[in-house]
Amino acid sequence: MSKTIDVCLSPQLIDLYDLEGKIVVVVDILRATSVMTTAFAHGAREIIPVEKLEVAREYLSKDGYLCAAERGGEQIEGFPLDNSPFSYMDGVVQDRSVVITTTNGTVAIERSMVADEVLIGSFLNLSSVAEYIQLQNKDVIVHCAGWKGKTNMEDTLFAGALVEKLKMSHELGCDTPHMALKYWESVKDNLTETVESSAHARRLNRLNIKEDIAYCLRIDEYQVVPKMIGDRLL
Ligand code: 3SL
Repeated sequence: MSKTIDVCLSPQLIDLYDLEGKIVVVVDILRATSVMTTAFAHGAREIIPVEKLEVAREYLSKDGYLCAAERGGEQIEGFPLDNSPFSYMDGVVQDRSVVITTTNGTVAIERSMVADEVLIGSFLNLSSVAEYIQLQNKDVIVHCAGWKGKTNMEDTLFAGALVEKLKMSHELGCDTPHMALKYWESVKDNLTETVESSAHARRLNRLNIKEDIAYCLRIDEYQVVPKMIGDRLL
């Protein structure tokens, strides 16, 4: 076993990791990467993730783009889409090019771009991501988007779940994959109750979006594995 899996708990720490030649799995369970997974499962042609709101705004006046913007959990005025997975169903994104900017998720994606491959991970496509990785002969880093530079429980739990799936094929790198795995093992039977006590779940509850949390914790709902090709996810 010569491949490794490591876990970066925040975009603020990503510069400590050498991403070259590796697969980076970006995760923002609540809700950016769950939304992106959902969008592809519901027929989106491509997603252009952008870190800066001003860059996303430029697409509003261009033909053929459906734009989403979120900051602090709330939809930004002037953008037709918010950051709820339910907004990406019922044909809304079918065959569309979607531009998304979010508080943390798109930051983590942009900071991962020197990697060999950048994948989008969520509980919704957990096994599919693991299966894809198992077919490659590459080291893996799970890049948790966290919240404004701080670590969060839901992304760390996803990291632990992915480590559990890959631990037979990948050596665990430094301490974080061990920590994430132990954490996942200790709460996976009570995932909903655990994540409902998270800071971000409380934030979303204040915005009345409790159903989004339950949805984002569904495991293996979809088989899509979104991957960055150039500046877009396909
Ligand atoms: O931080 C992000 O990228 C968002 O997913 C946050 S929220 O779930 O839309 O509040």
